[in-house]
Amino acid sequence: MKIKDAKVYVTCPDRNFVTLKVFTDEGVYGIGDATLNGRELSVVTYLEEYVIPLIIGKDPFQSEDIWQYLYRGEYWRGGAVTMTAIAAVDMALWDIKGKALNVPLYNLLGGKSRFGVMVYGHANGKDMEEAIDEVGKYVDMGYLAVRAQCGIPGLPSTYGVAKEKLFYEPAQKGLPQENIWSSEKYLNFIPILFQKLRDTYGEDVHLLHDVHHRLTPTEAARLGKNLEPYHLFWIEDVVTAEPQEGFRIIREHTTTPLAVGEVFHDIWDTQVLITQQLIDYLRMTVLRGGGLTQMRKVAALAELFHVRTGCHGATDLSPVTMASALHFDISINNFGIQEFMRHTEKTYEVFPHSYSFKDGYMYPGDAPGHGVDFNEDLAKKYPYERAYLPINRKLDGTMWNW
Ligand code: GCO
Ligand code: MG
Repeated sequence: MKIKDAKVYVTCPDRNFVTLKVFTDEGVYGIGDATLNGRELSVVTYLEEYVIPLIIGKDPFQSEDIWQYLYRGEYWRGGAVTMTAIAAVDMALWDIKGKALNVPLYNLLGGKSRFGVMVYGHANGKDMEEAIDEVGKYVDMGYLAVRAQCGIPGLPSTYGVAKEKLFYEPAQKGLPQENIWSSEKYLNFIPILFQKLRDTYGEDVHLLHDVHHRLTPTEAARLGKNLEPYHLFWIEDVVTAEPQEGFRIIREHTTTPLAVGEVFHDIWDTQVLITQQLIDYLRMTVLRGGGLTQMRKVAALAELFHVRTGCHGATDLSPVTMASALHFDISINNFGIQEFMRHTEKTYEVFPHSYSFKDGYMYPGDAPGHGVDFNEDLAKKYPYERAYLPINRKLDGTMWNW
């Protein structure tokens, strides 16, 4: 079997997605996600101009060699654009293999290690009362794990609070929106939210929270300590992972589990964190993490050091990434949890898929490959619209991490 051609599609069914379709001389095709939120067209050019000419004529079963060709074969290796493009190719190749062999992808990855994939949903509210109610709605929908985010008293807006509750979408048309941040206000408020959540919903539901890279290690240590009585499943991205050793400061002060890595691209971004056991969960997913080829190596390294996975599953990762992640999640031993942000109906129509949610778990389905298709005709109806993620400033105007 040979790769005959590949095409890139950009579509905006409620948000932008970049999709790669790889065609073979035997009629089987594979689909990969190449979406880099807020910088989508850079990956389109990278794929069309530099990657597609390199893969035509290659055997799609040789996914390891093709991965190395695109990674090592590029002198300026790594970075978000390159790794997103490599991941898209890799997803498409694994999809082709599954379809050609007529097996669901998980059966090429070692088979099922569990019956389903536990996921967490996103509850959020503009204030405490609304956030508490929203967590209850997720519990009622059957979720076993819920991430809670809340507006902070004294701040006009913050990360994670959605207008449309089921579909959080931070990227917006026009120039980037500006959020205002205060670590002091945030740190004083969040423990009270989780105390109320435990008082209201008891001990059984797993609770999670995302700090979105906004604290210093000392502040993060204080947050972790103050949240210990409410035993969260994890706190996510409490600080940026540069330097990775910064996590040691947090680690030495708190037993609240730590998750990080949705912005990592490379196994080297995880090396210190994993091998020095500075985190509990790794948030890289198949798209940012260079495809299944690299993610499997990352998971194998993590398994040796008691680190489990917690793949990023926001709406800016298309259903193709979601499906690929579910096959990965169900097959590895050191799976932790999977994030599940629902896509809108329009998105689901453009990406017909075989995965499903029931009673807190997701299932990748048994269709050959990853089980997601791409409706090109429908996609054409939704042309690309430039959108940016917000930016963040401190109360005095200093630029900060969003
Ligand atoms: C998460 C993430 C997202 C990101 C988004 C950026 O935990 O799901 O932090 O909400 O902000 O993926 O593109
Ligand atoms: Mg996050």
